[in-house]
Amino acid sequence: MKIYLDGKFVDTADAKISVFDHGLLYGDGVFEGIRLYQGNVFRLEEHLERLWYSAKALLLTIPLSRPEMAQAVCEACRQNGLRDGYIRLVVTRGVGDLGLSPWLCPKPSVIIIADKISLYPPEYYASGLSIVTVPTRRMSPAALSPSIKSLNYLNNILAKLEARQAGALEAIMLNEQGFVAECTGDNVFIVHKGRLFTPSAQQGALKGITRDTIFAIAQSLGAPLEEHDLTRYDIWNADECFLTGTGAEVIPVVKLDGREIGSGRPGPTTNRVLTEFRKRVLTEGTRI
Ligand code: PXG
Repeated sequence: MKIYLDGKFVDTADAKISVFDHGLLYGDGVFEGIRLYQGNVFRLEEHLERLWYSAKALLLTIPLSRPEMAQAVCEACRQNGLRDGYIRLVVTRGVGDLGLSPWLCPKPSVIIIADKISLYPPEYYASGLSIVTVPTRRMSPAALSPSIKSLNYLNNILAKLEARQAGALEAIMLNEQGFVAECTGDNVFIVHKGRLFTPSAQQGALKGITRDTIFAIAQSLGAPLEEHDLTRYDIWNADECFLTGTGAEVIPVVKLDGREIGSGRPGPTTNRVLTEFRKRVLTEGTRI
C-alpha cells in the first residue's frame, strides 16, 4: 500500500511519524473518513470543507490548498488501484516539544490512507441493530465542540466500550441535558407517523455528511424531515430508527435498551432511504 505522508507517497512500512507529534501526544489534530464508490469520491468537497472548519477551530493551518488536498486524495486512491474503499485523511499539529504549546509545532503533518473498507456485516442491514444507551454523555460544546472532528475521540471511545460491554455494536449517547446527541460514529434518525426527526448540532450531533445526504433524500422522497430534540423515550416509541455515517451508510436499528422499535424489523422508510442512498453514492462524487 502507498500512503501519502507530507507530500510524498511512501510504503506502509515507511509511513511513520515522530513520537513528538502532538497528534499522538495530545490528540491535537483533525481527520475525515471518506468513501470511494466505483472510482468516485463521495462528497469530497463537503468533507474537505468540514476538515478546514475543524482545523480553523483549532487554529491549525493545513499546509495545502483545498484543490491540492482534493488532488492528493484522488492520487492516493489511484496509487493503490482502488475503485471502492475508505480514505482516512489526517492532519496533525506536527512535531513539537513535551509541552502543550501548539505554536511550538512549526509544521503540521498530512496523512492520507486509502484502503479497503470493513463494513457492518450485511445481515445487520437486513435484520437491524440492537443498541443501547450508554452512561458516558456526549461532550459539552462548552468543553469541546462536537462539531470539531478532532483526533481526540476518547469521549466516543468510552461510549463504544460501554456498548460493547453491553453486547451492542453501537451506543446512543445523550448530552448533558439528557437529550439524544448521536452514536459513537454515526448520526441517528427516527421515523414517527411518517415524519423523520434527527437531533440538531446544538444537541451534540456531528453535522454528518451522510446525515446531510439524508436531508436531500428525504426532500426528494417528499418525506418531512426536521431537526428536533429527542429523548430515549422518543426512540423507544418511534416507528423506525436508523443510523447514518460514512462507514455504516444507512443502517436500521430495531431495538434500543431492550425495547423493540416499531415492528422490530427494518421499516419501509428506512429501506427506501437506504436504497436511494446507495443509488446516489454511485452517481454523485468526484471522479478520481
Ligand atoms: N458522528 C460522529 C461522532 C462521527 O465520528 C458521524 C457522526 C457520521 O458523519 P459522516 O460525515 O461520516 O456521515 C461520524 C463519522 C471510523 C469512522 O473510522 C468514523 C466516522 C466516519 C468514518 C469512519 O470510525 N465518523
